[in-house]
Amino acid sequence: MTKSGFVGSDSIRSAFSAAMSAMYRDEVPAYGTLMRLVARVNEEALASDPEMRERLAVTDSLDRISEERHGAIRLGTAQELSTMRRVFAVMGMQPVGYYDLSTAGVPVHSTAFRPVGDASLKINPFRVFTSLLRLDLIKDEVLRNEAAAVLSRRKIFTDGALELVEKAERQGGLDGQDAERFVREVLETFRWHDKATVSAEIYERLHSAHRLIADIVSFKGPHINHLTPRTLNIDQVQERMPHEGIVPKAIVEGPPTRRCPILLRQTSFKALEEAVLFPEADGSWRGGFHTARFGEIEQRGIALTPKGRVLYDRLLNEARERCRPAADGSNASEYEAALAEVFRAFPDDWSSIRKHGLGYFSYSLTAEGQRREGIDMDLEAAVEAGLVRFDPIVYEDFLPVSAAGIFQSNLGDDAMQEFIASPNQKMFERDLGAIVLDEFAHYAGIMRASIDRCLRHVGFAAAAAE
Ligand code: OOG
Ligand code: NI
Repeated sequence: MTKSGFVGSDSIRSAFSAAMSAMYRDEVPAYGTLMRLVARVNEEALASDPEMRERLAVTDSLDRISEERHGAIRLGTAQELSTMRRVFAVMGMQPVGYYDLSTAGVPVHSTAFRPVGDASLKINPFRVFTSLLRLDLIKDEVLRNEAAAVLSRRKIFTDGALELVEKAERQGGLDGQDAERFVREVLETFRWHDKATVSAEIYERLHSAHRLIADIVSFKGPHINHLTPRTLNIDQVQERMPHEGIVPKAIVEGPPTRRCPILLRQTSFKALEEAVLFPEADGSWRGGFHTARFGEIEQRGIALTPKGRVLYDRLLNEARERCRPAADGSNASEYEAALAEVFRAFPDDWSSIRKHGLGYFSYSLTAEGQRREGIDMDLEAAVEAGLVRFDPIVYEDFLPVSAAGIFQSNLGDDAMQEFIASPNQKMFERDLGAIVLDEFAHYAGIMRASIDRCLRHVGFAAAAAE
């Protein structure tokens, strides 16, 4: 509770994330199975790797691991996107980054809503990958207009949710009772609806333009399509998923297995085929199927600097040039071998990653550093002398190539389609009604603040190296 009697936005986000998880567990039982498997693997990973446990404890992020997850939704209109931004703002979530998926044959562009402050991230880093349909990429004009008309008629937020967003904006927050109601009302937007809003015939036409278009346009709201727990050992989970009756996609997206994890590794299991009903002209319902919701897990590593990111992108491209992963998984081991081989060029110990300026680190005083006062050393010397330690800052964002791979694996092999690559961040930001934050500036800020804290505490004379 803040001074004003309002509930903090971090608490609202935590409550919402928990409510969403409970709803998804009810709706998609395999999610519950995956959560249990991830919890077991995480416990084992912590028990077998004391160094990792200590790092997580020092950076204050041990407790958040089991609470941590991201979800994804796909929106249809600019109006929906800008209102969603206001809804997430009440929960302390800002749009970070711009992801153009058109290059990968997916007619959307996206951002991730997430908390940005170090303290908020530690409390609950819940994120939502949020995509907006690009109607401008639908070639068939009749279909494009029809889709736009259907979308313009729907209301994805309850009146209660809208009223509470306005109230929060007006007052600068929500009291306990309103916050509880807000969570309940907003959850409705993310709920699955098995009754389509379009006829089976329109659904089919949307579907043949692109499966994703059918998913976005044909339903009452942007059902949450996956909820992803964070694991400390994705290879273990991937290996053990089949024993739990879950079949993962053939390859893990992102960097290869490493001693020092970088960025983000993800894997998913195929979308469920779900029974849905389509309205008929005579008021009756016709049965059919729709695939939208799937499962995913991820392992997060260190956030890379622009220099590190350039190296990552170059190596990933090189691996994909040597061996392009086939949608049916037939060359998975060949791809993994190429990836591992190419990534030997990326240093794999924290010290080298830091020395080469490839990753962002958080600096803190060791026990010895805290005992000593008035030391006249620069940061590097203090690190050398064991007075200051450095720990990797976790990457909180997403990767466009991985996201495309996740989208694709759930669309099926036949869904590869050509769109002309046309990133349009300006258009996205206009529709969003805000500028997306630059992730690199954000990580650099967290690193800088940790260095300043060290310098203040011990009174090092020299300024720290970047
Ligand atoms: C989003 C896919 C992207 C990720 O983790 O990269 C994503 C979607 O399918 O809507 O969630
Ligand atoms: Ni995801």
